[in-house]
Amino acid sequence: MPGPELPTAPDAGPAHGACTSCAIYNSANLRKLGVETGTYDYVAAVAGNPNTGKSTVFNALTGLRQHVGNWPGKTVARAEGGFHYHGHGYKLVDLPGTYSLLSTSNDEEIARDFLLFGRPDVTIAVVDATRLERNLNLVLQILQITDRVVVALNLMDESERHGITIDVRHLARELGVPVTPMAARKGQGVPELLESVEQVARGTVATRAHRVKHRDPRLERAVDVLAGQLQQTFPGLPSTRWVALRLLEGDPGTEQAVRDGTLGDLGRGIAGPEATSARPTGTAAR
Ligand SMILES: Nc1nc2c(ncn2[C@@H]2O[C@H](COP(=O)(O)OP(=O)(O)OP(=O)(O)O)[C@@H](O)[C@H]2O)c(=O)[nH]1
Ligand SMILES: [Mg+2]
Repeated sequence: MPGPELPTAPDAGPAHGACTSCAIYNSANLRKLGVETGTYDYVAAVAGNPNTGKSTVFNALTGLRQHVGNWPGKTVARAEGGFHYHGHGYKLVDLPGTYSLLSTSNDEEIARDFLLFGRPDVTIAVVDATRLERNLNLVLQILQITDRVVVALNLMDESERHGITIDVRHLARELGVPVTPMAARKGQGVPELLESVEQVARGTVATRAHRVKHRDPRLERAVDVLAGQLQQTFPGLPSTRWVALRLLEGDPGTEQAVRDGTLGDLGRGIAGPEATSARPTGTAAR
């Protein structure tokens, strides 16, 4: 690993909203996840279901400025690279393809931990426009963790070929984040994606992530109560409602993180040494 360079953003950035154009990424946690932020201004992640064109989008943005390694302690490949846009440097990390963030596999754990612990300034959620319904499942989970999201509606050429019409503006309104139609293999939509990435990273566009409401009011109440208790016990903990849901589901990794206190490190921006294995919550591997 190259020697540590001083990042231009603080280790634990200000809370989202305090300074809209400031980076929020957590370089200390990212380093533990094996990602050096160097002199980049912002950190961006590429997430999405398998085979949706994530790497194609990643390549279109980074070109040759990339390298491939493994996630620490895992045999899962990781591509990271960088690009500059309007005078700012962006570190880009290609996350493993997943259908959910429920940590039932190495890939899901890596993606989830990166979003929760690394706190990227923007997450590009790549979706397959020909399989929108299935793909939105992951997008809704990402939106529960962060509202700094741009949806890259990829494979638009394929969806057009199949006669599928998508009301992109309506979708963006419903999701509460920008949606950019793309055909990444042909380079279509890349300039628009860059623009949206910049706007979300710098906070110049207001995002209001769609948060899934659960039909059963008893569940909503339980989530509210538990989220309040989590906030009290672990001040500054982000995504408390998401964590509360995981606890109600009986997710062993999250339970362990509460028991051993590593969950609190999220709020302080210093994930424990377990994070070096990209498994800060101690969940069993697949
Ligand atoms: N027609 C069409 N094909 C695309 C587009 N984007 C990517 N592809 C193709 O889709 C296939 C998968 O692309 P990848 O970029 O490898 O997808 P990925 O999401 O990184 O896949 P995994 O890493 O395996 O999850 C490749 O054959 C790409 O050339 C697009 O916009 N249109
Ligand atoms: Mg890929």
